[in-house]
This record gives sequence, C-alpha cells and structure tokens, in this order.
Amino acid sequence: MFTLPELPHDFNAYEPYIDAKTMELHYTKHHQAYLDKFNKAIAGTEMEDEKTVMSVITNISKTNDIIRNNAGGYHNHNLFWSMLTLPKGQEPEKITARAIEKHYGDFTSFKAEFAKFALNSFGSGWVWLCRNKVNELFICTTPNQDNPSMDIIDEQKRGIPILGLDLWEHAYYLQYQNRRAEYIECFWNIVNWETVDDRLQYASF
Ligand code: MN3
Repeated sequence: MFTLPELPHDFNAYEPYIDAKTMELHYTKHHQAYLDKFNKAIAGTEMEDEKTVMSVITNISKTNDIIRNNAGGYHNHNLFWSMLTLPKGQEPEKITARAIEKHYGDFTSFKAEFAKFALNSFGSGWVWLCRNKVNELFICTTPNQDNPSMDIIDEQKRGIPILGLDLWEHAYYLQYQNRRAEYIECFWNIVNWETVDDRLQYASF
C-alpha cells in the first residue's frame, strides 16, 4: 500500500500564488484519487510489495493504462509538493544556478524557455526540467500523468525530473481561470530550489 505524503506546509502557505482552496482540493481530492486508484489497481499483484513508486514508474511499460495514469498521478504530485516552498523570493541554489547558466545562459532565459514549453503544451499534462544520464539539463512536457522517467519514453529522451509544474486545469483554474501564463509566472515565487538542487545532485533512475 502506498500512502499520501504529508504536505510540508498548510494549505494557505503558498498564497497569494496558489490559494488555499486550490491546494486543499488538489491534495485531498485529486492526489488522493490517484493514490486510491493506484492502490486498488495493484492490489493482489507483485507491485503491491514494491518499496518505491519509482520502481513502478521505471517499469511502467509492463503495466496497463490504469496503473500508468494513477501511478503517474500519485508520483507526479508527490514530486510537485516537494518542489514548492513558502514565498520568499528565492533564486536557484549554487549548483542548479551554474547548470542553468551553462544550458540556458541565465535564469531569465531559462524561465522564458520553461514558460514556452508550458504554454505550448496542449491539454492536460506537466512541464519539467530534467537531468539526463550524462548530467545535461533539458526541458520537456509529458501528457496526462506521464513522467519523464517512464520507460515508455525513448531512452534518449528519458530523464530525472528535478523541477515540475502541473499544467492540468485543476491545478490553477479556480484561481487563474484561463490565465495559464500568469500561473506559470507566479510559480517562480514558490519554487523550492533546495529540493531542485538535491535532485540535480542525487536523484537517480
Ligand atoms: Mn494535479
């Protein structure tokens, strides 16, 4: 049985950038529903005994669409909450800052590139900053609840997400309606760059 991670902060902690009602619904309804359906789908299978959801994600080709969608939804939201922190005007930590400079020139150009991917993503999905196996950064989007580490993605294009933003309307519509660009811009105020830095250095497949 997998369980919901505890949120590191109260629902209102990310205001005004993500309002408390959106956080509450997102966590208690959407994330919970992915988890429940995931647990139900793996009940009685050997996946039930997996210690980490990553081992399901990296072998997702061996499962079915129900597990793909719900293991993905569960894992993506676990990641997302860990990548958010209290608004305090933070900027990328040292190692991430250097990697962003190397790949995108500067932080402003990186943010523009990330936003471009996010705005061009059609329908529901996620935008990610990833690290590949040779420690290069790249930005990508995934549809629905797919994740860049899933083995259904070409090995050349696979990566470890170090930062991600939920582009499903349930993540922003209550507060931002159709203003996805504004939601993306506001996201930078609550990014947990310590988590990003840790993931850049230590997260693995
Ligand atoms: Mn969501």
